[in-house]
Amino acid sequence: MYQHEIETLAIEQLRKIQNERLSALVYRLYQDVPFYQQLFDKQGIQPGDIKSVEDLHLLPFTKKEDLRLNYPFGMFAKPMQDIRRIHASSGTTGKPTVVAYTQHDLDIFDEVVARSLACAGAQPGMKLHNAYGYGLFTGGLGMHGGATKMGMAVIPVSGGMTDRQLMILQDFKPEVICCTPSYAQTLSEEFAKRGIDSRDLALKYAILGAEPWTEAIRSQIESGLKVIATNIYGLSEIIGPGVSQEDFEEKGSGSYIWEDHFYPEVVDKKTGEPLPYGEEGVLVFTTLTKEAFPLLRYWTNDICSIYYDENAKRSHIKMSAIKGRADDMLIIRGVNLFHTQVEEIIHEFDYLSPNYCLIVERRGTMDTVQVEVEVVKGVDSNNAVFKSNLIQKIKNTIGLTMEVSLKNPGSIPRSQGGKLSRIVDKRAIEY
Ligand code: DLL
Repeated sequence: MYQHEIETLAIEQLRKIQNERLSALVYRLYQDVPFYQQLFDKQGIQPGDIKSVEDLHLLPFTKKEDLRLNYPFGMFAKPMQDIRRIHASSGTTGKPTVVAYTQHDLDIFDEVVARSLACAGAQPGMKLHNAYGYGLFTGGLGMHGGATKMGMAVIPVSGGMTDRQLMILQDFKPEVICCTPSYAQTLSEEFAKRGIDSRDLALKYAILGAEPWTEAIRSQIESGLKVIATNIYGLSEIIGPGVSQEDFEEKGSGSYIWEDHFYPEVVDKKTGEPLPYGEEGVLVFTTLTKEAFPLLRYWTNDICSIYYDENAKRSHIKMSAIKGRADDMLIIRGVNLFHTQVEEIIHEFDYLSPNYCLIVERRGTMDTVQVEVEVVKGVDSNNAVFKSNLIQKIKNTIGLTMEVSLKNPGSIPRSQGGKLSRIVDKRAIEY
């Protein structure tokens, strides 16, 4: 463990730290950020009313729209002379979300990423092939800082230029790689295509995130690259990568949220009411330690559940894998659908590969979903039984009849390094 004491702290002690940090934060926000001062005044709340994390429900959520209205620097809680870095994440529409860090914030960023790397299996002295994009995106520089801090040799490859990535993986022999899961799929396939055996690489661990992924993709990447693949989660508004991380020996049981820095809640998507542990809803975060860009009850729009795992190595709360973003949820003929649900079903058929895409169209008054999915090498994509098996399974599990089109290997677009979208919603284009 990178910070054994804090990572295994008893819950009551964690709560005490969280409460102290939160109380101090609300006073600072009231004083330094006009948005929060107005929000408190409007609600008739004094900073002194928020004494513990249990009082958070008194406050409304901070949403992306609030950041947009205060674009670009209106939410900063520190003057520009204290800011050392600015990142931005581009949304689907309009201006990007702008976030800032003081030196203290960058130190915290390094700390939580270093913790995450160790949790994923990485050790000082190993080399990290960092294929997250460098630039305004927090992935590249975020992982870079944490890896440097924990004593790794960072290879700052950034995204794209797959040929060069393959060469570096073979020649520099990094033990750890971090990139999006869809790009890890691309790399694994390229090695196979070129007849390069992954056993000739030195890779041991892959740290994958920035987009939703499932066990289906984990199996493909682990067998393709001969690695242990774990999930890293984060968002620019809260810090970047390293808000939560899955342990390499506890795969599949969820990711630890570093709750001494980020306090999580899961709330009902419609009512905003906090939900009990284990129930699925929208993930909401309060940053407890950040200086330049602190947020109270930030509505991430990501859907998951949070819960304590009694059998885990660490005491911090865990979150399930993200099912999707609330705004990515498709509603098809009244049924709520995330693309990851289809991905899980595809995984059950060994003749299908997790390279797929969902095409949504409106025909007349009916919304239709077409699943395009590649068969694995050596399987006939015209096999009618294979096709109808998938249609049936989707119908029985999700309750929707979808059209299925089996494709030959390599025919569905691959990730070039950035975030990959698995949904083509033609309705959005037609309206
Ligand atoms: O994606 C930070 C990051 C970089 C995380 C590298 C992990 C690795 P943004 O560009 O602000 O920041 O996008 C944040 O990406 O709200 C989720 O919807 C999604 N996301 C991030 N990690 C995961 C994950 C970075 N492990 C948005 N699983 C978040 C599912 C993820 N979705």
